[in-house]
Amino acid sequence: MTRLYACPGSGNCFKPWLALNQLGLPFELSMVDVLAGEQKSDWFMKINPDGVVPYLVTDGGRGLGESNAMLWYLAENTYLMPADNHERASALQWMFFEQSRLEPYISPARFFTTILPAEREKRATDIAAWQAAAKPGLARLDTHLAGSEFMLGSGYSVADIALFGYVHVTEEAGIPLADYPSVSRWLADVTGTDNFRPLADLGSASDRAA
Ligand SMILES: N[C@@H](CCC(=O)N[C@@H](CS)C(=O)NCC(=O)O)C(=O)O
Repeated sequence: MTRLYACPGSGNCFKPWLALNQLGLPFELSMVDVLAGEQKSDWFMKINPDGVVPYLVTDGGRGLGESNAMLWYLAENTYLMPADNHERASALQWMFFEQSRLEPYISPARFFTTILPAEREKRATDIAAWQAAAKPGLARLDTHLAGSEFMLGSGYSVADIALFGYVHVTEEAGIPLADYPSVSRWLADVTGTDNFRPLADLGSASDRAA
């Protein structure tokens, strides 16, 4: 059985978890307590020597790191993977964009603003720098989405899940989404896709019981 190692509240963990849910694939979920440092524990380092979540162990027992690589693996031969060669390359383009232009800034700004607010004041200068660094990427995304319902012209895909992971928690990073109307419209459209589940469900009691 496929097993996803994840922690609650993480945009990166959300991505493979949402794909597994939307595709209706059977999987087991193991929660790792990142705030307590469990991702660096002996037991977990034996599973993922990089010491981070998410981590996916396929039903053949092979491991896979990096949320967007997991998305690619899960989406293969499903409606989430575009059929056209150029569309597939465009999906990758946006997935690299997410990891280089958005996630490295939205994620830490959100972490020290919302997840660990006790550190907010001490990290105020860093938070402001991360917020400023995220804005050109969000503006680029907004321009793109002004002319396209989803990330790719062919419709909802693996690229939307990759981008949604952190973009949908942008306000928790202290960046108002009102400045990005097309991004806001797209976020609502993604939440309306088949079998969508919110981040708050990841690792919840009902999730693990499901
Ligand atoms: N680029 C990786 C990032 C993975 C990552 O940084 N995961 C965080 C949680 S979102 C983590 O495990 N942090 C704990 C640590 O770095 O020790 C991905 O997309 O999967």
